[in-house]
Order: sequence, then structure tokens, then C-alpha cells
Amino acid sequence: MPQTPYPFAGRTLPNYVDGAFVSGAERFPVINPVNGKVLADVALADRATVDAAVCAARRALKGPWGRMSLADRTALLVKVADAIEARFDDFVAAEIADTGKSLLQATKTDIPRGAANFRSFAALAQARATQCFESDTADGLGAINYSIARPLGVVAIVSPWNLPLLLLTWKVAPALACGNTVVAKPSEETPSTATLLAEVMDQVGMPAGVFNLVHGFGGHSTGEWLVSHPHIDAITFTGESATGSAIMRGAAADVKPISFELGGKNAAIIFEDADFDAAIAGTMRSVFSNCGQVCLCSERVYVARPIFDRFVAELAIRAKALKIGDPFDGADMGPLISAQHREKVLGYYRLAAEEGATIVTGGGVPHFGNDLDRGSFVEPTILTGLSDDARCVREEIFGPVCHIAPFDDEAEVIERANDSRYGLAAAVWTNDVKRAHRVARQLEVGVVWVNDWFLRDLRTPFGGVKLSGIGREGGEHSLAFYSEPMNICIKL
Ligand code: NAD
Ligand code: 6OD
Repeated sequence: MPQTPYPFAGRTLPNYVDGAFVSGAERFPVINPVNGKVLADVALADRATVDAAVCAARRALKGPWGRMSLADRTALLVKVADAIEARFDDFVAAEIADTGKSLLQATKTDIPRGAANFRSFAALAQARATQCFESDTADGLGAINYSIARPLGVVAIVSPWNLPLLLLTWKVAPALACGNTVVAKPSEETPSTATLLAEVMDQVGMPAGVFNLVHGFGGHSTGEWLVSHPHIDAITFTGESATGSAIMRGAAADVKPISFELGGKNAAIIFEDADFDAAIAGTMRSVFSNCGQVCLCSERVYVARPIFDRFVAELAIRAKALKIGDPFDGADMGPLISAQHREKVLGYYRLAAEEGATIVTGGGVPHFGNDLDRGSFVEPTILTGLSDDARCVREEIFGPVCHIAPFDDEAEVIERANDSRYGLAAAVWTNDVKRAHRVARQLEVGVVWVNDWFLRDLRTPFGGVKLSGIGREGGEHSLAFYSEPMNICIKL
């Protein structure tokens, strides 16, 4: 694919409030992590801008959007999907510029999912409406009861930088499908595809105030001002567990509904009877996709002892063969999101050595001899030899790294996989169908993949347990979160 230019070159990325693109006095830079260069300036939304966005969203609930039929509303969401697809190359260029993610990741996952989220939730909301016409009659009470699903109101959406468009639209689409209005704050690291989404909303004629976008940082900035605003009705957040905890404390005062998708320290379990080549290929994806910056990535890999040495050796060969570099130059793996995040990941690489790990491959920084040396690259890294209580085995690193440990039996590996404060996802590799079911249902996580990883059906419940989140989104679970059921009882 020829490289499309970054769509905001030489421009300031604006906020989008009440159907208008607005900037304010303050700016912050967005950096290309491939070479450390400033891509563009972003208009920071101050308190007044956040307030204007929330007020516009509240007004819009009573405007044409609030009166729009479900058919018209969902037709508009399908137009949003069409418009994302029509500007596919711009979205890809913007997502890669902000994140440095591989072309494959951006073109096969991030941007297609941005459009698919709108199509799916438009269809799901239509399907639910069909069911809603059938209501129960409670004979004994001499009354008829029926329930309606009303929007929550103004939904605050705060999203992270790892899958920027995918994770933002994963929340915007169902929120709008259910008739809410939204104020969205993307990560300060990745404002570009969110701004393109605002352009798309404008272009398809989304009524003013329905979709608002505010840029800025988290604590003591735009994010905090948004989630603590008294006139929002619900908060949906994806990001670190510690941030979720801070947001939850703020939301507690007004008992606001929350939905949180948080961190993970996910296990992959490879049994001796697994298809070895498929397990290797799948584990390469689950460890190194998006430079290990997917909340679902496997950072703890448990391999049956008889195949342990062979598995480690083969994974190391493949990891060493990964081409690291510029996504537009055919790289399999780009940089981490920022220099600051690189410091965190390298800190864990050093800690692993201090904790006594064997560094099978990686552990450092690649050298290119050109501009890329100013990027945020790290080597794909495989560790072995750590005990289960090592910090590198317990804490989320969020980089291209895994620890591989041998195990001897099924009960033992289930217990070790569950010995975590997180509980987001797991991958199980086995050709024994009984074992697959037996193991999967004992894992303390929200999502288990058997013989695959990150295979998504948007109708299924998605989310985590323990520190990995609260609630489920996806399919009817999203529709349930983004609407308020109301029962109407009529005495006959
Ligand atoms: P983060 O928590 O630092 O930031 C996420 C968003 O929250 C950003 O927009 C940020 O500006 C905002 N924010 C930060 N502090 C805030 C505050 N006090 N009030 C309001 N907003 C605030 O997370 P990140 O570094 O952007 O993303 C990486 C993390 O996200 C990892 O832990 C990863 O596992 C997790 N994640 C989880 C899922 C999931 O589905 N479970 C998906 C993607 C990422
Ligand atoms: O696929 C999804 O819907 C989803 N929420 C993925 C989350 C990935 C985490 O980084």
C-alpha cells in the first residue's frame, strides 16, 4: 500500500463540540514514536470546553436526536461506518503515525473494526427493538407490564492509546445506537483517528452535540474534568487498572453507572497434545502483536514440560526473526507508544535480570543507525527461569515480552494461571476437546480462547474479572449497559 500522508500535517487537531471544530489557548504535541518527531499540535480542552461539550450533549438529548426513530438513528451509524471505509487510507495513516503499529495490524484489525463496531451495534439495536415489542402480561395482578429501554443520557467515554480507533468506537457505537449522546476523550498519545472520526460525524450530518470530542491528558486535566462533571450520566473507560480505580472513587459520590475494561497479565497454556506449529504461531501473535500492547496479550506462557525446551527454542527463533522498524517499510513490529513507556518496559527488562531470569532472546534496544534510533523501539524478549512470585510474572508490563514456564499437570497449571490479581483473558492450546472445556471453565478470566487468540465475535461478552474490569460489553451486554430499562405497569 503506498503511504498516504498524515492527514493533520501542519494543522492543529481541534476539539469537536456542539457540531463545531474548536481550539483553545493551550496546545500539546503529538509525537511519532517511530522517530520521536512532532507530528502536529493538539488543542487541549480546558474545563470550559469540557463543560460546553457536556452541556451540548445534554441539549442534544432533547433535540432532533432524541426524537429520531431508531431506523433513522441506526441508518446514520451505518453512514458513519461507510464514511470510515471511504477514508480508510487516511485512518490507517493517522493510526500508524500516532502509534507506529504495523501496517498489517492497522489495516486488518484497527481500522476495519472501527467501521465494524458501528455496523454491528446498528444491527444489534435494531434486533433488540424487534424483541421489545413482545411484552409479558402478568395476569394475576389485573395489569399489563411492559418494559422499554431508555438511553442513559450523556455518556463520558475515556479510551487508551493501544488500539485507538477500535477501542473508542467500541464504546461510541453502542452508546449512540442506544440513543445516548457522548463526550469522548481519546488518549493524549493518539488523538488523530478520533479527530478523523469527528470529521466523519460532521460529514454524515450527525446532529450537533450528539458526538463531542475533547482532547487532553488524564489526571488534573481534560479526562478528570470530564469524568467528574456533574452532568454526565455514566462513564465507560478502558485503560489501566489504577486509573479505573481513581475514576471509580470519583464516580462513587453520585453513584454513576460505570463500565471498565482494564489491565491484564494473561496466561497462555500449551498442552503436550496441542498442534505444535499452531501453538507457536498463535503464541507469536498473542505475545508480540502490536508490540505486546494489547490488553489481551499473553505475558505468562505455561508449556507442558515434555515440549518446553522445543517450544522455547522455536519461539525464540521466530522472535529473533521479527523485522522491527518503520511500519511503512514492511516491519512486523513497530515501536512502543512513547519514550516514557519504553523506559517502563526497559525497567522490567532490567528487573527480570535482577530477579534471576534467563533472557532467552532480546532484553535490550535495537540499533538502526538512522532516524529510527530516536524512536521508542525495544527488542522482542523471551524470559524463562523466574519463580511465580517474581514481579515480572505478576505485574502487567505491556510490551513485547513473555515469561515461559514449564508445568507438569493440568490442575497445577490452572492454579498457577489463576494466581494473579488480574483476570482478563487466556489462551489454551490443546487437541483434547474434553480438556479444552474442562480447563476453560476453571480459568478465572472474562474471555478464554481455545486454539486461537483475539478471535472476535462482537456479539459475545467482553471484559474481565478481578483487577481487569467491571461489567461486560459486546452484543446485548453493551446494549444493556448503555440503556436504562424502565417498566411500565398499566392496571387493566
Ligand atoms: P491509562 O489508564 O493511562 O489512560 C487511559 C485513558 O485514561 C487516557 O485517555 C488517559 O488520558 C485517561 N486518564 C488517565 N488518568 C485519568 C483520570 N484520573 N481521570 C480520567 N481520565 C484519565 O491507560 P493507557 O496507558 O492509555 O492504556 C494502557 C492500559 O490500558 C493497559 O493497562 C492495558 O491493559 C489497558 N487496556 C485494557 C483494555 C481492556 O479491554 N481490558 C483494552 C486496552 C487497554
Ligand atoms: O475487541 C474488542 O472489542 C476489545 N475491546 C479489545 C480490547 C483489546 C485490548 O487492548
